[in-house]
Amino acid sequence: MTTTIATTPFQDQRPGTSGLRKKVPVFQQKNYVENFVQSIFDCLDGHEGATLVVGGDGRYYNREAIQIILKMAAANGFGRVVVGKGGVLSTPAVSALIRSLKAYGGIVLSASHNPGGPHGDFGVKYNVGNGGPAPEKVTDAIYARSREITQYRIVATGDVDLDHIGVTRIGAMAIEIVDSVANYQSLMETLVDFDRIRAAFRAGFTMKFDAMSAVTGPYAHAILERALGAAPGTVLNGEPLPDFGGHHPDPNLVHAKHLYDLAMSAGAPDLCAASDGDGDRNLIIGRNRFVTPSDSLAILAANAHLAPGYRGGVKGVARSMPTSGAADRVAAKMGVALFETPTGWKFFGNLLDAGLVTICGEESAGTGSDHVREKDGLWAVLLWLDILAARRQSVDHIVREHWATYGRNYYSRHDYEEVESDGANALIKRLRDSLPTLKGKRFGALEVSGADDFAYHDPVDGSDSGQQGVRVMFADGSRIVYRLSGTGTAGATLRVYIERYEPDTARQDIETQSALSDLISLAGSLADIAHYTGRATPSVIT
Ligand code: VG1
Ligand code: CO
Repeated sequence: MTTTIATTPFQDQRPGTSGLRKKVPVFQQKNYVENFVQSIFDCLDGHEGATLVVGGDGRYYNREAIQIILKMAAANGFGRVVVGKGGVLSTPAVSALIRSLKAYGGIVLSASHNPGGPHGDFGVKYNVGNGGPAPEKVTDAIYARSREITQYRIVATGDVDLDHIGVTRIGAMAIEIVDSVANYQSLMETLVDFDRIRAAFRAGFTMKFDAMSAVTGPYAHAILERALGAAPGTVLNGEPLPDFGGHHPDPNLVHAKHLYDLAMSAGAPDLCAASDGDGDRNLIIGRNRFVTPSDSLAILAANAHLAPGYRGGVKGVARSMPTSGAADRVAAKMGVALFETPTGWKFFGNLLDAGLVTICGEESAGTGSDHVREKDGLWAVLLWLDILAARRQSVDHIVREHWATYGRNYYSRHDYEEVESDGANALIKRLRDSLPTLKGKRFGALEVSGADDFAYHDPVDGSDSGQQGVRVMFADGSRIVYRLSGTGTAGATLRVYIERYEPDTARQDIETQSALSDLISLAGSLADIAHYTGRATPSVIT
């Protein structure tokens, strides 16, 4: 029986870079999930009888949120909800399911790489019918609605069994519990050459894939070990845990340091890889060679044609603004367009839908293609595997050859996490105010050739997004970018992105932080980071 329940709005339900993310206790407040979900549904049109896909990364509160969503979807007229078994679906698997079922949309429950557990983070994100995160005009409308909502609709009924594959109902609405992996796996089989990768494993290729006790465990077991024949034990931490074993499921050099150490050790596997909480990020480290995400994007774009799914070539490449320019050089050489978008996958959707780009990526360990509308961690690993199998060369060889051909973009991101919001905002404001005076200034050998606050004009729908990050560009092609994170749940996180281009092959194997040292110290003084954040050093360097 559908009931309408009176509620009062929360003022803090503004979706960030990737959905609404808050601490679990915030989501546990009475009506908090209900208000946000009703705000989503209130912004939809023509969803009566339609299909919704729902799944999450299995973190703490996943099941509770799904029960609420199911009962509310029934009360709001959906005809069918498709849910991953146990409520678990990786973010790219949700995207794939929405697309293959031609569903109306989907809801992803995740706070990605942020820690989980009762005091960790939780998140809710709405995806539209193309399988990708709702664009800004939709998230803005949801936020506006959340600030004036007065009631929500829900069916008063018992909890739904999420753990058995099959169909149940709430009133007229069907609930289909599906295998979390099958649809995603069959999509992967169309993109990379499973036989070739299988042959490589048979011939002795070795790898470790760390699922970080997060969502990709079941996917990696099924695809890498069972379908592709990688040795049992290839997948580490393959069981999804509600608190990710107490770790940050963030596949970077800090939180996956053990994997880096393994890759640098004697007897390292040929490939070490990992993905994040919700399975959309990836980490790639070859024996003795860490691949920065920006380089990985460029290398995948340059080699994608080797894999069956991309045999026809790459139509165009897109990267987020702070991502290094390595992919630009590949696009230029291939004679295809390169698009520079604001941070966040939602900006790639239109370009992919319009057929303008095939491969997209971000410096934050996200790469993807037009097969879904999210970044896709395991896909990136599989494409790397297929390229390695096709080229029969090591990761290190492929990376060095890439640099020799295109030059190397030295790149690093420095994060100042959970600093005080007021200071962080003041830092950005002062930088913005100083923009007009920066051009032409010299700092040692570095001359500022331009400075702005990045603004994006979407070439497909004509929408504009301003204030997407302060860029300071130098005459030699180097760059410093400053922006505040839109995914954090406590205080503010300042991200500083530093890049320098090196065409000289003899100077392409310098340790990254040393190669960037002049720019790093300039980044600090230009923005007076220590003063505004109270921090002498970044908390995370990637
Ligand atoms: C971060 C990354 C961004 C990514 C976003 C979501 O956003 O910088 O590139 O798209 O996380 O990724 P921000 O606003 O904190 O810089 V995930 O894997 O957290 O869904
Ligand atoms: Co993620």
